Amino acid sequence: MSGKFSRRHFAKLAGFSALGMVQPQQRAALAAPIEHASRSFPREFVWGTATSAYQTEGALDEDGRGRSIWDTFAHTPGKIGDGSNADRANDHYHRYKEDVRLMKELGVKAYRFSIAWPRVFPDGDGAPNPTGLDFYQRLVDELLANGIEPYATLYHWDLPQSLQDRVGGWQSSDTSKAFANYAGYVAERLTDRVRNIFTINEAGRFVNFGYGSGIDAPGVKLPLAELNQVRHHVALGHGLAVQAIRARGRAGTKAGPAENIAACLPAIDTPANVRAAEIATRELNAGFLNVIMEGNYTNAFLDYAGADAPKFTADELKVIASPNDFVGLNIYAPQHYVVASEQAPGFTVLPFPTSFPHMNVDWLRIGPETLYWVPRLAAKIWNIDTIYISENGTSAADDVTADGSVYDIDRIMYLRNYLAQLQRATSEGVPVRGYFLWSLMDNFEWIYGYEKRFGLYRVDFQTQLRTPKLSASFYRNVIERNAVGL
Ligand code: PNW
Repeated sequence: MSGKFSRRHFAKLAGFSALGMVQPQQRAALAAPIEHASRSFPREFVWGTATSAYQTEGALDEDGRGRSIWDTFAHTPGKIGDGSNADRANDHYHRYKEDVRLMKELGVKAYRFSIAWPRVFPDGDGAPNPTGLDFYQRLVDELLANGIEPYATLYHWDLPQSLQDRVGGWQSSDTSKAFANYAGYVAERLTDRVRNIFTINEAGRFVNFGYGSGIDAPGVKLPLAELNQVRHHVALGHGLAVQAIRARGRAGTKAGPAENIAACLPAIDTPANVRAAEIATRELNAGFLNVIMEGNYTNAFLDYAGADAPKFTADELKVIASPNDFVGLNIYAPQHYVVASEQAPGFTVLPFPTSFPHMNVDWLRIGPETLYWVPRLAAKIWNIDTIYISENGTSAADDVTADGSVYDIDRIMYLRNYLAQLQRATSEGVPVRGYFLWSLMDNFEWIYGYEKRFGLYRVDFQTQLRTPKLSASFYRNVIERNAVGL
């Protein structure tokens, strides 16, 4: 098909002019949808996109930024698949205005970005670096000037290297305390304009992969007891940060985690299997999300861990369970299909057949109903009234055709089906208030480097040129109609 489509043809398909602007006639056409209440999302639904600091900013040594564990890790030979690092990444630090324009073209109402802790506290604790925080002041101002609501994440894995060196990072509760101090400092300075703060992104991933298997930064491999202690310190850091935001931020600031919940689904929809998925969701999230929501490690978790269980005090559990205003769930793929079991604790996890379909990264299995079941079960189990899908999206090959376009109909397939299931959830009253598509643009995909692309905009990392993929047009259409499907 390459060569068949001219740039203009693509622009028409994609709903963008050659300059990347929406044509007025097209807007009018899109604005007159066939009304299908059954396909619509709630009126105030927050449509957003997401990125993170280390994956996009670059500007490594600028304005007093300290080093993070990911700087060190990416510069260690053999750790990143394509041998790259994020020293420059998307150069978002300098191009943020252009990137806000990209969001505006999509019509998103919100942007989830992360703040680099080592920009604000170069050593993690000690003296702050106000110049580093200024970048986020500028970013927030630019977003608000464009009618885009900022949602800030405080920790998206870029731990100050100094804390790792001095106290072993999250192996010490000193890091939990330093994190809370950083959270309070940011809250004092940004919450006049930033009303929503995610504390920690994907504890589930960075604890297991950073301190367990050593695949991610800081590349440490701890035995189970110490790994559980790391997880406990992260939960404590979350709770302390929520308290610091309440104490030092503007009244009414909303805070919560952004967790890659272990996604448990019924293999077949029967009441008994749904109940089993509920039990599984609690137990398989016992080490982080469940303790945050309930203030206790489950008996099954403690029994199973035995001597490897984390050491904790009742006071710490109270801090960990500080009430959240919302829960952010990062949901990409089904993780555990379960059926009911007679035996305690009441569920059996089925093995994945080797033929189970996935996108072009092996962990990203395709299970659109994950976006239905997981928020539904979470809301019920923990009595949550505000859920954000803080991340969802997919990597794709994103082959560029001869005319320079990316017809990423595989990403569109993924998004269409996942969003249809999310709509099913909201239409049944599951309290999902917003959705942040990962990602606005291709960026540094951790251990995969630049080989895996998740963006709605293609980024040429040589020239820093951003080009909308066909999926950008798809998402713009969803947002404009507040619906998926005709
Ligand atoms: C998340 N898994 O990472 C992160 O929050 C993002 O920074 C990242 O770019 C995005 O998802 C896409 O990968 C994950 O193996 C990494 O299941 C791996 C997994 C899940 C999430």
